[in-house]
Amino acid sequence: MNEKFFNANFPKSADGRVSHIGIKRGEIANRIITVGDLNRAKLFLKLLDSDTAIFQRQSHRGFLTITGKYKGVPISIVGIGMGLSMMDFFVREARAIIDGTMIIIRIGTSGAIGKSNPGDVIISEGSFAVTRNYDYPIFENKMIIQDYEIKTKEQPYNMSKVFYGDKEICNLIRKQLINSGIPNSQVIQGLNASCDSFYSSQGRHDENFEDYNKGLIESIRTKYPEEVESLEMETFMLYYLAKCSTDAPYRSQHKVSNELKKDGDQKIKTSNNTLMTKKGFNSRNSIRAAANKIEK
Ligand code: R1P
Repeated sequence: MNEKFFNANFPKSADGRVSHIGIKRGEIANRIITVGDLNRAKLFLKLLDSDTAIFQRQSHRGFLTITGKYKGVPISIVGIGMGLSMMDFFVREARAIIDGTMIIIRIGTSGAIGKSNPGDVIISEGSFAVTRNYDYPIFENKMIIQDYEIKTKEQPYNMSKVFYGDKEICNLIRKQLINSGIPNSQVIQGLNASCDSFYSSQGRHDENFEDYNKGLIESIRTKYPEEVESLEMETFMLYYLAKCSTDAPYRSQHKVSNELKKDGDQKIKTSNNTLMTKKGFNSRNSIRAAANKIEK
């Protein structure tokens, strides 16, 4: 498929398809379950309402989007593969083609370094990034490395501060898990570390590379004592972008309306605090809201 994409800043095709996840407005719901493994996405497909048409599309970059309904509520399952950048592609491009609040829940596997046992369910209340410090001297002799660490205080891995998921949704997930029959003792809540490698920054030993990660797991536990439960590769980016999100569509709507005030344009305020001008709608959301209440 040699579809052409326009706008180097945020590439979209002529019919509004975003470049990497390969879908357009209307093909993805506001409620999203995201997974890494595409076969896991297909497992969720089987749970969707059978009386509703299901949209499915896999992009040329390996993102799989499945949209249907669950108990009558529109929902999407998006398989994104692995890593922080794949989560970044997914969240940003989905945000660009969805109106209103998005609720995203990631369901994936992870390494466990806390009190959980294999098979337990870990709910990541917060997540921090563990990334390789690419300035760290490789293969230098011990003296140089010691000198570097004393001078710069830098270590072979950087660990970010913690960004938190939506508390209400985390508690709701816990409640649902317990109600589904999973013993309370097997639902663990704690912090998650999202790492920029499955190997080096998760403390795995690889004889073919110098990774300086012998004490890494201990240093993770030292930084966040008693709280770190899981190691994986995506959750941090999801929580981080939720924190960075600017509500641009809503803000631009109000910005536009402020500009309109200067033009003396007649404003029509709708019940959802959304503005449209006598010339038409200044934002996609207003179409729905405009049906509710109009005052001059
Ligand atoms: C590594 O094996 C992969 O598994 C975990 C990690 O985050 C990484 O993506 O997630 P998934 O089970 O969602 O793939």
